[in-house]
Amino acid sequence: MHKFDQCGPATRSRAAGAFNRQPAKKNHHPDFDKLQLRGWKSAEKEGALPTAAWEKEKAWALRMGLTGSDSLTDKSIPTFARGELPHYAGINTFLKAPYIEDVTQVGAYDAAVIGIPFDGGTTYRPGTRFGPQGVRKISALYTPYNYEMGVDLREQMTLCDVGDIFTIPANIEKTFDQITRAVSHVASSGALPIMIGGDHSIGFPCVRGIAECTSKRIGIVHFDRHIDIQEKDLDERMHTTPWFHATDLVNVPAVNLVQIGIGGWQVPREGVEVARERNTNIFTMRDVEELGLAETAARALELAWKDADAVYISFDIDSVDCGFVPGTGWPEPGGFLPREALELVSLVAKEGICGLEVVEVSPPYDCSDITALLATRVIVDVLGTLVSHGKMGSHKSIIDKPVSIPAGPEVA
Ligand SMILES: [Mn+2]
Repeated sequence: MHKFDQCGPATRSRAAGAFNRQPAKKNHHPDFDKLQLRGWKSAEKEGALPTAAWEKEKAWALRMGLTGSDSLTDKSIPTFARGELPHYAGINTFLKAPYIEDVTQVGAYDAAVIGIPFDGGTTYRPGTRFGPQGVRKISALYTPYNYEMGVDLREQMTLCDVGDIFTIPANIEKTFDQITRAVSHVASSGALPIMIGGDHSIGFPCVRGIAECTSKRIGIVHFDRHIDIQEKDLDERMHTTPWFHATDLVNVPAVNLVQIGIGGWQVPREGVEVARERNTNIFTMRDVEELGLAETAARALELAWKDADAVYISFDIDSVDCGFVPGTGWPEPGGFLPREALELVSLVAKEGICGLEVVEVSPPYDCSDITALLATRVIVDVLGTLVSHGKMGSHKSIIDKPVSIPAGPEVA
């Protein structure tokens, strides 16, 4: 109970001074119970996390990188940097996850990061072909542990980086085929596909890749300032068109497409017409403000999951206010604060997902890697949410038509 309540209402009314009022006792921490704070609960939760994978990584680092110099007192430090430490060193995969050269082995992991370096669908500022490398580079800042969630990705799941898809810069349709093939391979393996774009044109072939592996119905939650659902732009399927083509797929109905954050002066009327005809679900920033984050997420989940068996998350980094994400192709003021976006994407991911894409990070326009850092954060927050809600691996049950892609012949 708060101290004021014990003193009676007079102490905080305008008439308070008229009474022979007892001065409130000034405690430094009035009724303060730190055990009730999330901050303290998180500290307690950390104590229950295992450390086995970290111990294993340190032993592996000494085996791979040789024991360190005699003058070092910390005997876990190798001569050659291996694994997570130090953060400024090493060959950057996403979150220093193991690089899987042999993609036939991807199914050994719970989730796989796939880079999609392609900006041929961009209609203004290019540069997202450098998105995967930009995100990987700044992801080196992060440990696999999150204090508030009380999760340690290294201990509680397995993550790999399969590197990049071989895109074809001058041909968007061939690139789409390559992307669908790659994503269907990863999804069929049982690993959760996590795509780093690339411009938003990749949304269609990514969803097609997952949809191909299942007879089940897929919903999409799409975070963006842009509606991205017109049929063509500049006479081609561009980054303004992914949801027209994705919702043409038989098991990806438009009524399960939920678009959050749409608004401003960059929404083409051609796209709005399609959204209206196909009956998609659109939340503007004002809707989000009025409903609040929890209610927005609850409604989005209800719509995306209605008669669906899985949900895919498409996160366009430009859904965040352009003040926070200078490194993107079509910046727009008035979007999410980073804290809102992270909270909302986690609330949506807690029911489980069949894939995640984070698109439109353009490192050549970025400042201090902040756009790439936010993209990294969206990915690790979604992974952390899946782990903490026991949903990592939940997507596997929908894969009932796995594809098989032939490898080249044996090399002597
Ligand atoms: Mn956008």
